Amino acid sequence: MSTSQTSPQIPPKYLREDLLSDECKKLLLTLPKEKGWLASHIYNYQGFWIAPRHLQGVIACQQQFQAHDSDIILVTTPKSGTTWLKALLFALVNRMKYSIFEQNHPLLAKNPHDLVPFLELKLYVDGGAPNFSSFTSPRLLSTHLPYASLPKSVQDSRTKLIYLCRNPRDTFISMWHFTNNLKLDHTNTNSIEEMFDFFCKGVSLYGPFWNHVLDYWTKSIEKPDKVIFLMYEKIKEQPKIQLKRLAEFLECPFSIEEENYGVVNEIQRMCSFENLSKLEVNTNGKLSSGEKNKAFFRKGEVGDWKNYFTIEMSEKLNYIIEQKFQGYELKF
Ligand code: PPS
Repeated sequence: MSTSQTSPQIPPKYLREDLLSDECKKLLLTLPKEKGWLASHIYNYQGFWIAPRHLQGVIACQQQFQAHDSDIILVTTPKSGTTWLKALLFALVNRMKYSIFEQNHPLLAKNPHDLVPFLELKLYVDGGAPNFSSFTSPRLLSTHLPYASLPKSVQDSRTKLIYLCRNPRDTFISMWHFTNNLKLDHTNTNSIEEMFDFFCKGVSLYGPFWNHVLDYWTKSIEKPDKVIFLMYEKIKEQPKIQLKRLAEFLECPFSIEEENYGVVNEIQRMCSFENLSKLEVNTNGKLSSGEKNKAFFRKGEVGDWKNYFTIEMSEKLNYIIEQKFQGYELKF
């Protein structure tokens, strides 16, 4: 007998809240929770806010990940330019293996998130131990974890940490758009007013934003060989200087010949928003967790917040920024 019934659509993995281990479900029952940006709730774990599926990945990587001294880990708060810096990092570190002028450079065929995977969002997200056998040294990895919650071996080893920070106003706008866009059929979208209040209270993905930034800022001053602190806006403003700074930190500075040959400029061009966002893989591809690659490329501009903030919102966030960053040399 034939049937014309269609099977119910299975949601993409990033929306599945049923794929959790019993251990994780039990832990969630004990944690403070708030309305989620994308998942129904976010939970406070070790002082920061996280979605349930990612918590499972955090616990697994905290328990199992063994850092190597040669590892390079990119750390960001969500929406601060991770995709961009993953591309720059990959191109920079692998420039002897993959010439940036090659027609078949991996960045032309793969999304940066597939080339520099997240520990807790990809490698350990299902709770199991990933296979690192296909990685070559140095392993390029990434995470959104706050410093104090990094796997212990990352803190104790000579692993290098690249921290990327972005103006909290643009980070907020980007996060609000991103999480609304990932909702199926754009239903139940969150209002900007509601999410702004959560952001200001520190209830944002891997937030409070200020704690995350200040911890890495402080570490970058205490341990300049281990942590470099980069800013999205500075890379936009002086891409060459910041890329060279990163290359020096990673102990792979550009030679004069490379500079004369245009390698630095070509890495910048290859990784630009204009170039990456137009590639076939980034317009039509998807991550294994189900997000469309194009969701990671929206505008890529500095100051888009000005198109959204009311005067009240500006004043409120200005005040919080002033309070939280008082006494630090960080200006937003
Ligand atoms: S995620 O989900 O945390 O990995 O997102 P993340 O990549 O950190 O943030 C996405 C924002 O970065 C912009 N973007 C870029 N800016 C400049 N250059 C390049 N190449 C680039 N690629 C992505 C992206 O558009 C998001 O910012 P908004 O303000 O939403 O446009």
